[in-house]
Amino acid sequence: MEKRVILVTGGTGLVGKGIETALESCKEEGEEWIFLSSKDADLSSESSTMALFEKYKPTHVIHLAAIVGGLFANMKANCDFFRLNMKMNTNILEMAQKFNVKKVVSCMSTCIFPDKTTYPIDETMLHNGPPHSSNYGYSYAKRMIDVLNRSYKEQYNCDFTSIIPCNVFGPHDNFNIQNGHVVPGLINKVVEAQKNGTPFEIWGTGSPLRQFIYSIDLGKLIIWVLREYKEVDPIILASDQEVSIKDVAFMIKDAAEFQGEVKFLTDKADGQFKKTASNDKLKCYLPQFQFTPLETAIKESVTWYKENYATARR
Ligand code: NAP
Ligand code: GFB
Repeated sequence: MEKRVILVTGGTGLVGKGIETALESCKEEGEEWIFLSSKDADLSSESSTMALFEKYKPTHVIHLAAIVGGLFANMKANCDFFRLNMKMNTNILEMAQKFNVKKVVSCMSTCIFPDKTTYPIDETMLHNGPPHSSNYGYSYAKRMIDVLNRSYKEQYNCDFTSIIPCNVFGPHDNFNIQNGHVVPGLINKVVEAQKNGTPFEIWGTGSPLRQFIYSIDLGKLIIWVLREYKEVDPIILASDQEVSIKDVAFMIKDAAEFQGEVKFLTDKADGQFKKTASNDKLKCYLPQFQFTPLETAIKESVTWYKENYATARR
């Protein structure tokens, strides 16, 4: 196989680290993987992005870099989520076309689908209505990746595609309580409750439903998409299981062996009630793929956080 130079933008984050871990068991000859952080280039700047492509001359790009956050981060910054992610996405795809990159895999999310929809959601429903009001900035910026991919294929014959993961969690996550996602936020909170003998506080009613994918499972699937998936159309990468926020909070409580009081702060927003996505398309391609059981993945994530408490992102 010809030598491949694979640039992973946002490579130092949760999903990027998941790919790096997954790679340990499936490295291929002739592949050079380069995992980038914002220190390598500010991808919201066109000139920095061009300099990055001039430096590495990638043959393939996995584009993960983004302004990312949970429900509460999105609710207070829809403008920044839209404009900064739009800049990064347009810069990456423009340079990929200019530098003749053979394939780009960009990352969307199941939270960007229409808020008013039938279930389960599938890949064909992406543009069938406005997203949930809590994260419209992020959602529209992400949807434009699909519009750009199709237009670059039509006009420049570029092989740009995208993946649509459900909620992701795992080692190297952003455990910041205000801006992070629910699983890392609750892991942070249960460990603090354990240390201080205070209640374990779960925000909202706990009734919304979510699908979760372990970052290492997602890493394996992204490597497969890069190497084997040939469509421009997006593919949903979601686990089979849908659980309530309350269910996942109690899995985290059990994984941390927390015995103290649990409190639901119901004055906090619940966000989208559900965003049930179908993984039928993935199952057609990879019928044998095994997702890590949720409890196992949560236990590993809690253990990782406790063992890396001093350096974990918060
Ligand atoms: P993350 O842990 O916050 O990592 C974000 C990455 O993007 C970091 O490496 C960060 O670099 C980089 N980045 C941010 N701003 C940048 C800039 N201006 N220039 C260059 N790099 C920049 O996020 P993640 O959870 O891994 O998300 C990765 C991708 O998955 C994103 O596209 C996200 O939308 C998507 N996704 C995530 C979830 C989820 O639940 N986490 C679900 C669905 C989809 P620094 O470390 O230097 O800041
Ligand atoms: O992961 P999360 O913040 O984002 O989950 P979404 C929010 C849900 O978890 C809400 C509840 O129902 C919250 O009330 N929750 C309970 C908590 N405790 C906590 C906590 O300590 N922290 C957080 N963050 N939530 C996001 C989108 O939606 O999904 C983003 O807004 C992104 O754009 C992400 O795509 C994957 O799942 O609601």
